Amino acid sequence: MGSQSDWATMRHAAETLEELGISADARIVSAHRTPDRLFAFAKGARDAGFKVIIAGAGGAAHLPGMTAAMTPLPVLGVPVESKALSGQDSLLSIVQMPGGVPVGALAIGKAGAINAGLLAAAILALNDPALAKRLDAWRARQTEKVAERPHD
Ligand code: RP5
Repeated sequence: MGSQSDWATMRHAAETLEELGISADARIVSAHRTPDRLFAFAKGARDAGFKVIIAGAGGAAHLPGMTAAMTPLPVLGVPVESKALSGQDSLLSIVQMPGGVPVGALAIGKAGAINAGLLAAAILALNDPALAKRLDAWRARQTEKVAERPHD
């Protein structure tokens, strides 16, 4: 994520990965405040053993796109809800990547963070049958929690 202030949102991605038994590493890597850290992380991510990167940022959210420019790994972008424009700036910054450097853009805020975790899990599950079963079970539990009728 681009800042400590993003953690309130991005912790939902981390929690989702933890629920699914996926090891993850949460880091603050700012594209504009720590560009050298971004360069080192993105360039070395594949060799370091990472499989999928979830990048959350707000405002002029160039972190996911810059990360994707420097790694062949799948990059999922979470637009963090900004104060000035409610995350619409973040969303448009992340989703409008020019053809050739893809970022999988999720919804703004908590829903996007949770879904980034689930989408990362689905990607990893393609080559991990045990994880695929855990993901199926997660989805089944979610379905079971939905009552047929509302209550007061
Ligand atoms: C972005 O600027 C971060 O991703 C964050 O969403 C936003 C504001 O950062 P702070 O000023 O709160 O550190 O780089």
